[in-house]
Amino acid sequence: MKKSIFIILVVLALALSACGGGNKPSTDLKTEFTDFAFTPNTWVVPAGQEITLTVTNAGAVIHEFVIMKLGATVGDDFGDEDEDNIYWEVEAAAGQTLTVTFTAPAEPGEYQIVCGTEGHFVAGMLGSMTVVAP
Ligand SMILES: [Cu+2]
Repeated sequence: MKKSIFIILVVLALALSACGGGNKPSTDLKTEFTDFAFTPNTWVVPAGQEITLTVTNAGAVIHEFVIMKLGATVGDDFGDEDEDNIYWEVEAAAGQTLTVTFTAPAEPGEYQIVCGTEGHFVAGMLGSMTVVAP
């Protein structure tokens, strides 16, 4: 009985460590756009550092990766009133893969990530980027 619990724990530990994009700060991010989600949809980055982001749009329509400013969150859907609250954004057409860079925010905290294409936020295309002190 004890042995089987140990094996389960080892398998769980391996599964968690294989997940990658998890909880460790990284300057090399990836995400895939689909209709309508980011996979993965959580990232942890070190404050103030240059971040390389590779986005692959595996969906059928254009998608955006929008980092909202700290404390700013989108309401009902992404609209004109949210434009001033954008920290940084990139968009990719269907089938496109892009590698881009941006400077992580200097202030640690949790930043909302949304797709700014109309209706996509409502469809659940959102995530969060946690900025930690380097
Ligand atoms: Cu989208």
